[in-house]
Amino acid sequence: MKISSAQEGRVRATLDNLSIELPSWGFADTGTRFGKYLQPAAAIDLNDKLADAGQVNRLTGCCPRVAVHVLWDFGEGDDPAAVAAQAENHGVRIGSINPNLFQDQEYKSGSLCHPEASVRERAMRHCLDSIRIGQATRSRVVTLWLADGTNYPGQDSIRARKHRLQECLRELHGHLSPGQVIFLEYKPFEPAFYHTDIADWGMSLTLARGMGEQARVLVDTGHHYQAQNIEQIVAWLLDEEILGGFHFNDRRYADDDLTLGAIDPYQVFRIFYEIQSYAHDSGRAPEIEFMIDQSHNLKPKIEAMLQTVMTAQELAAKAALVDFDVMAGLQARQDIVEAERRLKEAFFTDVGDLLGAWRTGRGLAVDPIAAHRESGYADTARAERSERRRASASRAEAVMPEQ
Ligand code: RM4
Ligand code: MN
Ligand code: MN
Repeated sequence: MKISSAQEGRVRATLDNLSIELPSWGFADTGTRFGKYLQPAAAIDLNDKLADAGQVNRLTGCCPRVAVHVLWDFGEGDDPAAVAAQAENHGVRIGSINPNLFQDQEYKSGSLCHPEASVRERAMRHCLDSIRIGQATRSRVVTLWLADGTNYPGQDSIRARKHRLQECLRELHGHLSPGQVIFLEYKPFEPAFYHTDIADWGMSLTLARGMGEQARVLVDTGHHYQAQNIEQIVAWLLDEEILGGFHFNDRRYADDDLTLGAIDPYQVFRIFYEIQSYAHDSGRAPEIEFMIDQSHNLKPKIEAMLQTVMTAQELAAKAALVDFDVMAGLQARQDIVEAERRLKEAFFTDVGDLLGAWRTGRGLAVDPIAAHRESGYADTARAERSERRRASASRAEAVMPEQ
């Protein structure tokens, strides 16, 4: 397809407005429930994660924020304002705050849905701390994902758990500052295997509505059953003005956290198509956060992140090729074949030159992955972090001499 200047303009505007948040946890060693494959260049601490995110932002020019996972990134007594300053040193800011309500032993039967008030209170304290961290780091979003659920029929009352959750969520909402928003993430199963307390978008939507004006739904692309039409969910949430944002990743089976578009790039294209269609019809771009939520067990972390960012840009650019006025005409005439052809045509158009030109215009390398490989960043990180790991292992040995 020959790209017109109107299309070029739309692609440029789309890229200018696409900002993607990086997850701190995507730079550290993470694994599966069977084990971890360690990478010598993987981030050890929050400073490393922020430095790696800074590298991705420098190379792509579109990732100014880093999501943090409270328990994994903040130690007891850490000063959030100092962390925010540390992020700035690396050219990034603190993005969404992710409370951790699944790791402590107390959460075996749930957190905000737990039958015991004392456990719910503990979970609430952690959420309130997270809201405060958000305020101190001047971050806008608190994202809530609950591992709550049951493994066996009859284990607990599904309705009683819903009521406990609604009560906690309403209280949390009252603690948000005016600029803050809270996102409710859903997931059909895992770690719970019989029922999950927030299992789908309808439950997130109901809970968010019950909380108040500052609650939104978070769509993690990996958190659906195989046959589910994710772009339809996105279209509905946009129309209901309650879509908070995304956790981007891809999967072949369950919540695999693979790099975006690795398995089904056309699905990501269709999601961007729905977003841009909404922006066209309503005359304004929705205020949604594009966040990555991936776990890089095998790929080098920074390269995996770059790949996802570049894929998101490419697929958003392809969706911007679609002319929504033409689509409206085709739909009015019920020309199904031509309407679908327009989408396919956009999807299969090579936007590499447009992306390259956009990057060059911003002083960026045309290929951020190649630029990263040439930069030597990974070699330096590998050497320096390996040394730090050795030093901390020998310090630990000195404290605990072998028996
Ligand atoms: C969950 C969910 C959350 C993430 C945790 C670690 O499956 O996707 O967003 O914070 O994993
Ligand atoms: Mn997620
Ligand atoms: Mn997940």
